[in-house]
Amino acid sequence: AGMALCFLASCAEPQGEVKSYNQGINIIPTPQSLVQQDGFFRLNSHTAITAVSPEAKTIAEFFAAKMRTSTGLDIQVAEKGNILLSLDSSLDVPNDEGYSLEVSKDAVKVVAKTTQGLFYGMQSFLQLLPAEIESPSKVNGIAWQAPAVSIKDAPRFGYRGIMLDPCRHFMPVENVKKYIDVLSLFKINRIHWHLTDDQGWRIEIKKYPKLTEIGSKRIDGEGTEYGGYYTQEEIKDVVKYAADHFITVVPELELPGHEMAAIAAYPNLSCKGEPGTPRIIWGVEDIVMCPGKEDMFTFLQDVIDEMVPLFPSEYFHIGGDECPKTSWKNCPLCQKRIKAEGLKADGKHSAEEKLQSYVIQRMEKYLETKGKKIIGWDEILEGGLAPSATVMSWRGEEGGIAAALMDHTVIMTPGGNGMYLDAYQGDPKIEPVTIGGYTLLEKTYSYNPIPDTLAAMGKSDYILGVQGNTWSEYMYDEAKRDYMIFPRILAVAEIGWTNLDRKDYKDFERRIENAYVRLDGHAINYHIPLPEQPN
Ligand code: TNX
Repeated sequence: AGMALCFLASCAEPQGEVKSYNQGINIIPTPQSLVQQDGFFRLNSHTAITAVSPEAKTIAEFFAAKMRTSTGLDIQVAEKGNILLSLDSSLDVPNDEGYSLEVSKDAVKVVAKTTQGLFYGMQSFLQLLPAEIESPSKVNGIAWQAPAVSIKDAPRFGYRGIMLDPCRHFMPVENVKKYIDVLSLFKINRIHWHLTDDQGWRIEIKKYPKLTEIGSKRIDGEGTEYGGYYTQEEIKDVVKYAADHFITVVPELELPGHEMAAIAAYPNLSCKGEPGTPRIIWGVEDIVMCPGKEDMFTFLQDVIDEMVPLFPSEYFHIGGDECPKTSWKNCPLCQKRIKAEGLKADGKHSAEEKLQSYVIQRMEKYLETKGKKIIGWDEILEGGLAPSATVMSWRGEEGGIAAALMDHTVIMTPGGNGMYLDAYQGDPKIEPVTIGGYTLLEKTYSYNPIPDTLAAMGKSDYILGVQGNTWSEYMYDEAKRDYMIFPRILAVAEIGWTNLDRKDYKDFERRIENAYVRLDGHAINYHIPLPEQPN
């Protein structure tokens, strides 16, 4: 009674039931500060989003469309709405990704320094609404309400990433986009795209067509051809789609090892120039590129010339991991290069390790001329670190610590500390096969990317952030990939965003129940951790 005369959002009563997973505050990653107030903001047919700052228009449209889809309410962008998005460069948050979110009975106000901050503020608002807000079609019987809160939030780290490996098993563009949709809900802001490896070359390079004609295909165990690659147009499309979700795509051109697919296409790239095929089993290939040949550098530079315009990222990943040095030891041209460049073995490193470092430093210089900074796996420390390189620490934290002590920036992704999402996430006897390792959700969640030693020495700022790696040897398809990535990537998201004193695993376990329903909205085949698992 009286409802027909009531035009205020606050007048509307909840129209449906509140499910158990929609009770409490469920935001992942947990905001840095949150105070809950009495009452709820309710969505109804009068709800509208206003871009107070004109730059907020796209964000407003994005979220209006999303809310229309699942609620069925006609939520539009309008001049006098009750969800207000505004930019304020003087907002008191520690960095550009921060935001403030005020939800009251009558209005929602998001303020940020950047549109990225507004995007995150709105993602937090959506996570205050029932999880069904992520549904791809209209859901009936839901009380579309968000608790009144006051949030001030900003990430702990600027780099919050996932590495995707489409080389071992190809990942279609639509799958990458699905991950962009979902990862951006949880404020992940980097995708490290591992585009080349022994088992497959996945990016079209116009100057070297055989890279995809030959290098993108291999014969699988059943004797059938397996392959796939991205055209440059597809890459551009993905990079743009990611940018629209405030995710930067960092490309990786792996070198000088893990490059059998390229060598199969252009055998002259290896020391002996022997014919071969992209590698058909997992593990590390002994045949690697030949830095004794100037042709190798020409090739890599040509590839970089075509890759750089596709990726606006300030960083370019040059790989550098697991490059066996035997072929260089036996290669006259490599030995000649070692002599000519005065690369002598010392107590710590062999001449061949110095040669690898020479390769990385040349690539660093070349990429510098293109305005790019390099990232490399922690092996790039061996034989001397390139002057401005960022180290991606994967074989534990030691590489990262060593680099930070030399005043180099670092991204932490140590396998042993739970950042390898290709590891078993439960009892290997009942879990589907993976490459190995054992990483329960709680282990991933518990990781702190700033080692105590660095904190004690005042070097914490060299840690740019954290990344979960999803090597895809045993991620045959989208379903298996989903299963391995989720929910552990949500733990990585919280590590990357939330300050230590705000983290709480028990509460994360509660919030994740709500997140599962959001993941359902995106048809993610997530793993559900069992209550009891062996250690
Ligand atoms: C090591 S991590 C690799 C990858 C494999 C992975 C399997 C790294 C830099 N190199 O080539 O896929 O182990 O976990």
